[in-house]
Amino acid sequence: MFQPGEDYGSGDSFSDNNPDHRAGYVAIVGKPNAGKSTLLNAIMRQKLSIVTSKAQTTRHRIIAAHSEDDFQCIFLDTPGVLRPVTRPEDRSKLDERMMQSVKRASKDADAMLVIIDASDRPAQTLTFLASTFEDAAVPLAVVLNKVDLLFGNEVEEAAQVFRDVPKVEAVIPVAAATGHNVKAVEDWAVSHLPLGPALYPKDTVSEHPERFFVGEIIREKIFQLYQQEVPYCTTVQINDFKERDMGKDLVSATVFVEQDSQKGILIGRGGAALKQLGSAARTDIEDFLGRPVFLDMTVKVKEKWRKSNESLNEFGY
Ligand SMILES: Nc1nc2c(ncn2[C@@H]2O[C@H](COP(=O)(O)OP(=O)(O)OP(=O)(O)O)[C@@H](O)[C@H]2O)c(=O)[nH]1
Ligand SMILES: [Mg+2]
Repeated sequence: MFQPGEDYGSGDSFSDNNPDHRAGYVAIVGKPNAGKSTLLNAIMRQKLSIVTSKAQTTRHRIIAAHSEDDFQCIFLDTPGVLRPVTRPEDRSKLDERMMQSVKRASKDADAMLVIIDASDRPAQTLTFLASTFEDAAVPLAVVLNKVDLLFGNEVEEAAQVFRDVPKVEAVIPVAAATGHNVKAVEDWAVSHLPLGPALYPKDTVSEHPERFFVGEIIREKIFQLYQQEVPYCTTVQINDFKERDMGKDLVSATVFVEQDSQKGILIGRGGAALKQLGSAARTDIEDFLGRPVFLDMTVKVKEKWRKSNESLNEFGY
């Protein structure tokens, strides 16, 4: 993992002298739960973006650089596109910020991948994403995901719906969860990058620091272990992240919820639920970091944090 710092601009790892080198940004957008983060992880061949069966798992724009000798493709995974609302009060400030991050990613990108859940009704999905297609100002491919759930000529029928959309350059059927045809997506993306030197050192995987991913892993476990509104009212702050030469690394995290009742659910009877959460999170954090950690977690209430600009800033949204 790479944190921006003194390594920036340090010479040959940028492969400046290859005139055929390509580098740029590719935004991954689509409805919630379409499989955007699963696709990113499949391309990166490592788990960077959290994945759950619940919609609206991803809340930030996740940056991941996929580099080979002759290209650097920087993917931007984004939160799911939400249905437009007529009254702004129908959307939380957190939702607004998530939608801003989708817009920013689309604006910054050299090409765009629109991920569609092939098992979702194609005509309705097309209507839902109408403005995503209309507003696209860069080359765009539709990635028809979850084709493993379709039968017979259903894939071809769904593909045809999107092939007819103006601005759609290609429709690529994939199953991101199994890796099926993911290479075709990668090839399309790389072929649409502008010529130019790498934008990050070639060994950089992401701009986010390790502690960001650690917070995301805890959030993923909360999405997996708790039901209904609880995951959506939760955010995670990493207070301390210390590498220690002697003994395990220390990760100290606070889980914020909006109400006392949610705090009770997170902790559970006699602390059992929090213990289960801690143990599931620690296992994945250790896998991610490749070293043992001591995870210290506390739960606090921050009323209406999703509606407060100040709290959203504090929590990094
Ligand atoms: N059957 C099947 N399921 C998949 C496939 N790709 C993703 N999924 C599942 O779809 C669900 C959503 O995946 P995510 O990658 O979290 O989707 P997302 O688009 O990032 O969702 P948000 O971040 O909530 O917008 C998870 O349960 C995945 O395991 C696939 O190719 N086939
Ligand atoms: Mg996601």
